Formats: sequence, C-alpha cells, structure tokens
Amino acid sequence: MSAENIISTAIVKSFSEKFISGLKLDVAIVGGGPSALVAAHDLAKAGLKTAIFERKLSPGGGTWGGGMLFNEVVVQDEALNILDDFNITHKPLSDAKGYHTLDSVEMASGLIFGALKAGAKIFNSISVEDLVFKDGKVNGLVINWTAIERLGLHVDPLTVIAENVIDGTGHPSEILNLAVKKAKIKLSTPTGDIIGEKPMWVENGEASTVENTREYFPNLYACGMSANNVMGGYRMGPIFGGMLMSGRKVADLIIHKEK
Ligand code: 48F
Repeated sequence: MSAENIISTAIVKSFSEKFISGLKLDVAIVGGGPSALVAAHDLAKAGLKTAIFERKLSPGGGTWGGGMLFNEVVVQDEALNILDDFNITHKPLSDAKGYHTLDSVEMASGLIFGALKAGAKIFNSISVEDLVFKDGKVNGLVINWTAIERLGLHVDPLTVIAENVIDGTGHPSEILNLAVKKAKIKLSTPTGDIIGEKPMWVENGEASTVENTREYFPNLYACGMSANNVMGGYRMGPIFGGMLMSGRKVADLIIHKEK
C-alpha cells in the first residue's frame, strides 16, 4: 500500500467510525460556543453519549475574539471552579474585587480540549438545519455540511437521533426558532414563542443567562445566549461566567433527569 493510500483510508475509516457513533446520542448539542463546550464536558464525564455539531470550522463560538478583538475576557468569582476544572489560567483584577481576566484563546482552546478529553465528540463544519420531530416529540437533528449550506447545493441531509437536544446556537436561538416555526411547538415562555434579546445590562444579563437555562419543550433545552434570547434577557458582552455556569446547569438538568 502506498503512503497516500494508507493516509486517505485511515482518515475515512476513522472518521466514519466516529461519525456513526455520533448518529445516535443521549445528548445532541447544536453549536460549540463556551456554554455548549462546558455542557458537553460535564455530560460526557457523567457517561452520557454526547456530541456537538458546530457550523464553523473552529468550535469556540464568540470566545476567540475577546472584547472587540482584544483577546482577553473577564470571568467572575462564581465561575472560577469551572475554569479550574479545565485547567484554564486566570488572574484577579487588582482594582476590582470578584473579577478576573484570562486569555480568550486559552479559554477557547481549553474548553474544546476539555470537552473532547471528557469523551464528547465534536463535529465541526456541520450545520443543523432542522429537527427530527415525530409524534409531537423532539427526536434529534437534521444535519448537513456547512459547505453545502453555504453553496446552496441541492443535497439531502442526514439525521442524528438523540434523547435530548440542546440549543447552544448563541444569539439567534436557531433551533428553538425552527421548533416554533416548523414544528409549531409552543415553548414554555410567557408567549409560547421567542421573546428576543434585550440590550446590554451586564449584571442582569449574567444572572438571567443562568436562570433562563432550562428545558423549553420536552427534551429540548437552551443554554448560553440562546437561553437569554428565548426569554428576553439582557446581553452582557465579553464577560463569560454566565456562559460557563449555564453550560454546567444544562448538563446538571439532563444528568439528573437521565438518572
Ligand atoms: O454564540 P456562541 O459563542 O455561544 P454561547 O455559548 O456564548 C455566547 C458568547 O460567546 C458571547 C456572549 C457572552 O458574553 O455574548 O456571544 O451562547 O456560539 C454559538 C455557536 O453555535 C454555532 C455558531 O457557529 C457558534 O459557534 N451555530 C449557530 N447555529 C448553528 C450552529 C447551527 N444551526 N448549526 C450548527 N452550529
């Protein structure tokens, strides 16, 4: 066998095994932002078969660029234990109690590495374009390569079957939007629909991100900015404690339900 053939065969075989194992899951997570990565880490660590489907080539969502491309972010005291679980370095501010800075590239790469090492699978460059919805129940995801989506090619998708689905798609809450529009689901919000994100109010947004992290329809959860958007929470910019705690909360909810 030539080296060329060995390499190509190895990649296709190894990816196929990984992909097949990702087609039937305990938890399918849409989007690979910070909240989703913490959730994937905790769920996989608890023994649940978990995979993230991320539209972009690089998982990490809005973490990489820090604030306005200054590649540092801020985290509050309450979320330091999560950073420590991932072995991510942080340093306290000398002039304001309770806040810490960290390198946004270390945070993104640390969360990705931690989720993978805990046993979660990450499928990048794959977009979720619909839900599997049978007998009034959420059963999984409809996926396709992002390249196909971007080029507008007329190619049918494949499916992922999952006991639980988490919308970690950030500001647009893409999956809950699909659920409302296409599956005609009534979400457990005051209107049954998505309320829509409010402008910036850091303290309020941080608290409500965690509060709004929950199940919005049987087996359909939202975390991170998606949860905030659904319930009309405030945005908060480059402070990430709420995102990390939201990921931990959604994982806890599912782990306790599955036990
Ligand atoms: O928005 P995002 O980083 O998720 P998050 O965990 O964190 C929000 C913060 O980064 C920041 C903030 C905090 O202060 O306000 O914005 O809520 O990442 C969401 C990820 O989901 C992917 C998208 O590419 C991004 O990486 N995504 C969105 N829709 C889809 C998707 C989809 N339909 N299929 C696959 N991936």
